[in-house]
Amino acid sequence: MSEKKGLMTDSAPSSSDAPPVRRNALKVILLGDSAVGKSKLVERFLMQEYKPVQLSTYALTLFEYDCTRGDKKVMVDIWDTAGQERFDSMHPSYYIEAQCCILVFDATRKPTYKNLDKWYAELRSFRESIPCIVACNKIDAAAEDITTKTFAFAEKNSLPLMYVSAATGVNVVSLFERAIDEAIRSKAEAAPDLVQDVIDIMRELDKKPPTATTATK
Ligand SMILES: Nc1nc2c(ncn2[C@@H]2O[C@H](COP(=O)(O)OP(=O)(O)OP(=O)(O)O)[C@@H](O)[C@H]2O)c(=O)[nH]1
Ligand SMILES: [Mg+2]
Repeated sequence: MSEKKGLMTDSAPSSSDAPPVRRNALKVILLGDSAVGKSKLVERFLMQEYKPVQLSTYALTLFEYDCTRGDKKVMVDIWDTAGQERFDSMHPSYYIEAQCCILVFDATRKPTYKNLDKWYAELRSFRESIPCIVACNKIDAAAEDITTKTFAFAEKNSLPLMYVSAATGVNVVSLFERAIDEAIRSKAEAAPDLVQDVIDIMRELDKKPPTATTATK
């Protein structure tokens, strides 16, 4: 289904250095603590590979991924960045125009699960209603069969939860394919809203009495 995969830009997450957004491309972002496996998941999805050693992502990386849905070409930009230890919070440009979020925690480190609340709150402060998928990563390394556990965070926020492993590759393609489908849906739903917003603004302007532009004698 995919046509093109590749790393596009690698730059620091400041507004001036932010990678260019491809017009009409879907934007999928990854969020979560440092070392939960965000970069490894993208690597597994795009390159079908996994090398155990990884330096922490110190900068923002944007991957371009093109695929098809039916007879339509779909461009997807997948955004990956470093975790909370590096930056207190993400630069707003990370969230702008995002249509889906993959929220990752590490099945072997409880604090990364606890921090989902913080990441989710930040996501919602910028993107009120975009779809968000929770990914429980590193299930290969979890002490027990973690896939039999339910997680209150996902239930509380009515979010889908997927058990994945960047190391073995289990469920990784399904995770990203689902995120892309959700992003397509989210973008389609957002478009009519935008048109409606413009119509509402124009109606409001029509209602307002005209302001005097000529001086009276
Ligand atoms: N066992 C196991 N280890 C994993 C898995 N995914 C990632 N790792 C390891 O976890 C470490 C961190 O992975 P990264 O992908 O760099 O994590 P990150 O979330 O991108 O981290 P930052 O860039 O610092 O935000 C690496 O040593 C990976 O090899 C997995 O599914 N299973
Ligand atoms: Mg990383």
